[in-house]
Amino acid sequence: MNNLIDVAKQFVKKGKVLKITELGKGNINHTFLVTVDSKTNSNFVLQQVNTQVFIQPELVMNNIEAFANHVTYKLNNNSLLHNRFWKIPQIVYTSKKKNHYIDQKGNFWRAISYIENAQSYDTVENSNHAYEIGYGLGLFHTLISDLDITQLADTLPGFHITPTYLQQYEEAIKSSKVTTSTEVHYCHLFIKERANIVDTLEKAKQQGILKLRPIHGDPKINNIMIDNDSKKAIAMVDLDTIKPGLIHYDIGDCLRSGCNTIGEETKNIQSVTFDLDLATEILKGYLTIAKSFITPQEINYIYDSIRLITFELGLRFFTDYLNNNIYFKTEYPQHNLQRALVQFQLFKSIESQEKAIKKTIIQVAT
Ligand code: GN1
Ligand code: MG
Repeated sequence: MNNLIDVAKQFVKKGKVLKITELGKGNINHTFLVTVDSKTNSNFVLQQVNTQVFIQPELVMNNIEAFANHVTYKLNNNSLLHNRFWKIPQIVYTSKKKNHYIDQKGNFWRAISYIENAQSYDTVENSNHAYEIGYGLGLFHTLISDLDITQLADTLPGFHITPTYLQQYEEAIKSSKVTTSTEVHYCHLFIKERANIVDTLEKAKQQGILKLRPIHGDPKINNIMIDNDSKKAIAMVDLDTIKPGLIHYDIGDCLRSGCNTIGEETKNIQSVTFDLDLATEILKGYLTIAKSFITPQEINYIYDSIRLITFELGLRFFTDYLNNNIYFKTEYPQHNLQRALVQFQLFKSIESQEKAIKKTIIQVAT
């Protein structure tokens, strides 16, 4: 705790650090809320960046800076918001005016402004919430759609390139020491039977059908903040993975997380389903605003993206399980296996509703 207080103090210009509590349930970084006692400081989010995952954390901070400058300027200068509020998490600089602090052990810390009077949820509460999740992502994409991607570094090479995850899985099998169980066997078989879909999006990118745009990279439901009073989306947080990519990675991630009504951490595998009504609301919210930039060809790939990102996440969790849990934070040895089974069950539910999902996409888009 002493170390944490010392670190937090680096980001406080005046006043006292009153309290530090753990915040959120991120699978990668360690996140804390710092409460300060001062009229000139605001509470802020303190994070220790996982440098095993983000090996060049300085580049992550540069991307967040480029993003925040672009979007803050845009918000001040136009009427994109249609009578709603939208907040941009801002970097909190150290008293030495740096965007991060490296502690004595070499850990990388940074601070981001805290979005007050808002909350994030692990599962969707109701159809309005679903609509807002979609709208929030649509607004985010609109705000960054004209950010020059050459300004953004690739902070996580291979992120959401599904064929690369398949290669990593094949590598993991060779060196894995986990004991085989019915579940492990099931996952291997599941992956084998679906391996042919892994290049769906990458192929379309190579063929020029889909093009790179700036994306969020991790728009799962709990990264979209909802205002406590208006119940409207008010901000997108967790900006580490802003980089050039396909908007489909985001659309797929938003839908796979938002339409799984019991959440990705459930142990009740058999009850995992993809809720089509919620998907309809998310798509309505998203397309209401994304209509201004999304192309018909991009719309054609929405179904594929939902299916693929769900498969990809299951594959990533399972590979990490085979690798002895080196990437995602875990609370028990089988945690990543359990998470993989959830995504694979969700995948089956998506696949079984293929026609209905595709029909909904067309209906909402026209
Ligand atoms: C990780 O850190 P967190 O929980 O926001 C992961 C995402 C996964 C997500 C699954 C950089 O996100 O890609 O979709 O877990 N982030 C990274 O919960 O790998
Ligand atoms: Mg994240």
